[in-house]
Amino acid sequence: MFCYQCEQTAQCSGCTSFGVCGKDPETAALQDLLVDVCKQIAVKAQAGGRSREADLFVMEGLFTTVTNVNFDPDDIAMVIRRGAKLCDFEPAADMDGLVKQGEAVGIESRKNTLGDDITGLQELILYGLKGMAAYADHAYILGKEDDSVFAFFHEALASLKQDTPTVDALFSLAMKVGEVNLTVMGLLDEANTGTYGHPVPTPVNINAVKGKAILISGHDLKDLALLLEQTEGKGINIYTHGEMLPCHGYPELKKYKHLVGNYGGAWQDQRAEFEAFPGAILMTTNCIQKPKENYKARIFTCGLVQWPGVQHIDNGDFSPVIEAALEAPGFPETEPEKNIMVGFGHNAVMSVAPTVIDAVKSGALKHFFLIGGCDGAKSGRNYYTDFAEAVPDDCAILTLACGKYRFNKLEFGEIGGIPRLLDIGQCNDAFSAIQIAIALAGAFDCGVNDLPLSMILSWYEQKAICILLTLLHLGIKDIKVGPSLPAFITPPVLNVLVEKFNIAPTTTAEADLAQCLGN
Ligand code: FS2
Ligand code: SF4
Repeated sequence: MFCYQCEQTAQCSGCTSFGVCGKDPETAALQDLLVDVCKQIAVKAQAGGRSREADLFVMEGLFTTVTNVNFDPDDIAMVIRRGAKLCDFEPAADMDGLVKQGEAVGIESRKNTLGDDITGLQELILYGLKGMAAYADHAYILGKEDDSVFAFFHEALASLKQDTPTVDALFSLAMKVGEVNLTVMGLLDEANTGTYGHPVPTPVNINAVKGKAILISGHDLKDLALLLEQTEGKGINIYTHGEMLPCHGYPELKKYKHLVGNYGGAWQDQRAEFEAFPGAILMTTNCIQKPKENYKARIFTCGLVQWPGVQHIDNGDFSPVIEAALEAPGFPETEPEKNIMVGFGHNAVMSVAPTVIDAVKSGALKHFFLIGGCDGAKSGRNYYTDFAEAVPDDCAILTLACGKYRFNKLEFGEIGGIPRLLDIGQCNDAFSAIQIAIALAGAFDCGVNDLPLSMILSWYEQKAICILLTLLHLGIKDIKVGPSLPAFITPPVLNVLVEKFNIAPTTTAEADLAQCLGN
């Protein structure tokens, strides 16, 4: 196997014998084959064979291969067979044969013929498309879609099949992924806020409440809404985990009294946290890790997430989760309440815009830091805690995605009544951060690059890649990215990014902070 699509890839170069994430070589080969089937469907769509089925298959197929989503080889093999019917691919009859077919279209086969730079650029585009597919799927589930987005998936994937790609053409295509992803993120924002209302500032209890409990993780708001409906009046408390935390801010979700709080931290701490959680657990999207035996019977997956041997719910009926929660002991005592704040989406921040603008003009608020992105297990990620702690008292921090768990339980206080730490939401809400930046630039009559705003991003998986491409498409410069740079970005490609966008790897919190404030 060869996979370098996420930040924790082995030796910062590629997982070759087994995925650091837990992906085995068989699953890795099948994921490569599934991506190739998506490309073949796209080629056919470009030649006039596009269909509704092909559109949806490509979107879901790509999301299936995002890091920490689907680890089940049997399920992926089934998906491949379904996809083969939408193109001219002839799948092997058995698993061994499928794995061989996957190995033949993997990254290494292309590296040998196209070289590292071209292959890396192709993968940059592919990973951007995978992240975008995840966002498009979330929007689609809530009834929002755009034909031009589906058309672009086919256009871009088909280009990745070309025999003689050039660096310039691939670079332009990467920027186009960023542009289309902005549309997708806008759709998702409309889908979430249109269905559940605009998030409002909301305190969230991070301590336990006595009673039976279900923990829900991932990003899918509809799954949470269904779970809340189905558990209402059953004496079960619902807790959010990881990227579900911002859901407490949505009026149509927070109205449920049994949505009592948030439990634990970011995804990479789940194995210890799920083991200790005295109830059932529901994983709605990435990021799942290999479940320990002692909670395997009370963890469930839904949507595109799968783990071999873990019960999967594909019909929206969460009765098995409810039964498992009722069988588990639940929390024995209510702990003293301790709150953190969420709910600072673009609508909420815009509603206090005059106060923010006055604070900037009077000098009370000197600089904004967007410290956002995914979290991960690798060392070096304490950089983000150090950075947030070192941000001077007259500066505000905007945050989003699961990287916030590195500092969201610290006390930051307020500036003129506005919290210094503003949680914008999930990685899925990066659109909100962009809207806030654009609105601030409008208020100060300048460009986003001229704002007293620095972006310090942490990346882990492919959604971070499409967000980064969107920021570059918008011409945003001086972004700092860490904790390490993607292995698929080769030195020549990095040079282009540095030249055009002054993108920089994170160094030390102290030096980077000084540089941001000096600028
Ligand atoms: Fe975090 Fe994981 Fe949000 Fe990423 S929960 S790293 O896939 O999607 O952010
Ligand atoms: Fe390795 Fe990341 Fe690929 Fe998993 S997704 S195999 S950790 S590079």
